[in-house]
Amino acid sequence: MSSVVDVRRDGDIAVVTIDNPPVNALGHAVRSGLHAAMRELRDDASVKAVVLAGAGRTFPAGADITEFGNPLQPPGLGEVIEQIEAMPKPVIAALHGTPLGGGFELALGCHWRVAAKGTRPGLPEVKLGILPGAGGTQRLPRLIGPVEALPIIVGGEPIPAERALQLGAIDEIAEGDVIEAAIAFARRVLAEKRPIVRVSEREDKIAAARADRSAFEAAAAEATARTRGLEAPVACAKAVGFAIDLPFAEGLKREHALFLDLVKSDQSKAQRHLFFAEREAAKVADMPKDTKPRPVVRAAVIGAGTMGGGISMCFANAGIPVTIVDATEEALQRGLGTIEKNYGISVSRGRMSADDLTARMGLISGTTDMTAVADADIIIEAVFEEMEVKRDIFGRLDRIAKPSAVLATNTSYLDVNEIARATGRPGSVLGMHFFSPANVMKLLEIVRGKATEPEVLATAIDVARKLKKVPVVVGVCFGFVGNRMLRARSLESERLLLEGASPAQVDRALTDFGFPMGPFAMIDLAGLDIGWRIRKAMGPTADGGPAPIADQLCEMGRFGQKTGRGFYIYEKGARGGTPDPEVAALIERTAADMGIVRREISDEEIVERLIYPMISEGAKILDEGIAQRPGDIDIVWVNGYGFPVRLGGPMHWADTVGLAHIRDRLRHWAQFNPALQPAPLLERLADEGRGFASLRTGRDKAA
Ligand code: T1G
Repeated sequence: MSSVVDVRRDGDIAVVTIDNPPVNALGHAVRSGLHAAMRELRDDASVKAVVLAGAGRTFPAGADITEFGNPLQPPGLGEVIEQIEAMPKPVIAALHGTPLGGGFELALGCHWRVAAKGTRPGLPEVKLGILPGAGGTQRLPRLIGPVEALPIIVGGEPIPAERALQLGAIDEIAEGDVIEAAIAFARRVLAEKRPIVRVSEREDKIAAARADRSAFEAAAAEATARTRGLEAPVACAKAVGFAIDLPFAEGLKREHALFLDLVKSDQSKAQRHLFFAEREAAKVADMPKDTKPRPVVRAAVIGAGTMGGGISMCFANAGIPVTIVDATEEALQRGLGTIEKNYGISVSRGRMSADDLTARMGLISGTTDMTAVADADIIIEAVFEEMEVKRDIFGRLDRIAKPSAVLATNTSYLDVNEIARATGRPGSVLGMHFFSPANVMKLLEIVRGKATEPEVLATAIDVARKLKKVPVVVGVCFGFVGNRMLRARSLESERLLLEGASPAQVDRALTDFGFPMGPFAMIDLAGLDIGWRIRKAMGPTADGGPAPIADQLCEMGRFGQKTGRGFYIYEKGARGGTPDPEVAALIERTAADMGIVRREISDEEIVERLIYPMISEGAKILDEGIAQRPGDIDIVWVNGYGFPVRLGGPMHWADTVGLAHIRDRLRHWAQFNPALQPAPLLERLADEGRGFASLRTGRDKAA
């Protein structure tokens, strides 16, 4: 008998349990074990029905993604599912946890499905750049209807068990133990002599769509409206269409053909890379394996501004009570008022006390008395970016906070070690860099200080997970990983303007590349005055390249969206900015004053001069150990700055472009701007014919 598939008897019911930790992935050993067990049970006349279950935390959560890219070892999952569906005796799936992908497809091949409370089944293959390749696109539409199946397959989100029951995707939600419930279900089926229902033979739910495809077509158009250049969502919708138009066997063949195309595509390799990279990014290579996070029952945030409010909402949304502290009652009320406005908490107008808001929010309280944070397990400082202000706050926190408290700064580029030195407990200090809007953006850079203790680091990572963030552990340097590379991307942005490109052309080149917005629209959104202040304080290149255009715009009071004008003009109510001839004239005047002869610049040149420098900066970040892996950098940029998912992040994309090519192009541009000289690590890897992936310490070898 297989070591990963166990069979036991409960009278005349056989219970088959898949036991392949951590998520019962349907790897070769599981498929073989299932195939053998089902063959035996089919031929064993003493077995009247079969219950199929998963051990541990979940019913199988899918095929084994690490097997992709390697030759398939039979039996394939589709074959096992067809074998189960063809069983001449009832097979009931006992679902719990996250029966996803191939796991849910396995359940669809069973004749009935019983789920434990809280089970969240789904078909997330689209997020890996593929589609359900074991019959899911043909069986689910037959079970619940093609229009209802579309969002589940094209969107890839799991559905609550109650919704699955309502749709008919499962037959019962168990009150108690799901295996016991499935055995009882099997006994009822036998006692009532219910005929076996094979999903692949059902036509009732697709008959309507066969008669009139328009509802399906409208739903498919809606589901694939915003695919951001991804191929898999469109393929998923097409495959669901096969369930309407083709006999089951033909539809299965067409689904398999689409799956094979997608699984070898660069997009799927990129998305599978990101799946594993996200899981690696929170692992700290030198953290002792037995490091345990400290319990976090109460949180506190210092600063009731935009970031402080957003961070507080993260805790409130995670069910963790949080106290916001601000220096003045006026600032506090403004901050609490912003929270109520931004997050739709309606409170009575007029002077509303923090207690009133607490009563309504339940989890957020506000105060100007910093001693209120004495019982907080984690305190996050989110005041403005002045080192002395932060050091003063940490010095006071050091005297107030309890010994086990984690003290975190939300600084986006200042030296966390210097902030830590303002306390007598540098081991308790680290950075937790949220991205604005803090309650929306998934990325959380966890900035490990020189003295940060492993337990403190583990606690911050655990809190990040509780806040449903994507944590990436990074080291201390100016701008850490994301903002440091963003500065590198800015090195050439104004030079491109002076040499001949317009803000709109530069922005369009990057949105065509796949970013949600280009550099100038982004600066207008964030505010030109932020960079202007940094350049005035730290020198003209402190925030990237010299920015004579932005500096002049700031001197004209054009700070961007907040002043209605920046690189663009922002009309009231208009979506986005419109090009401003005044800015074009300013650019031409400045170029002339600098003796620059303007010329036609291609989009390809813009992409090279903006993206390649940030890849080179990424190589320096790896070389300095600021990021542990290239995948960590990819996770930062995909989750913090909108780098296109279909390209897998800057370092993964660089490997697909080829490091030798990037090295050569940077050498070319470095003739005009020495700052573009390729990083030593980039040079070395390119000379050795390697990619950044060869530095990978993670498990995703299949990409
Ligand atoms: N294959 C291989 N390893 C997997 C895996 C999988 N499907 N799912 C998770 N792991 C590993 C993961 O890398 C991590 O490893 C550990 O398990 C715990 O995962 C034919 C072809 C199930 C919701 O897309 O969404 O079926 O880091 O940290 O937060 O149509 O894992 O510990 O070494 O994420 O509790 C479709 C992917 C596959 C589900 C659990 N299925 N997994 O989350 O733990 S394609 C999926 C998840 C497919 C068929 C097609 C999550 C989870 P390590 P974790 P978690």
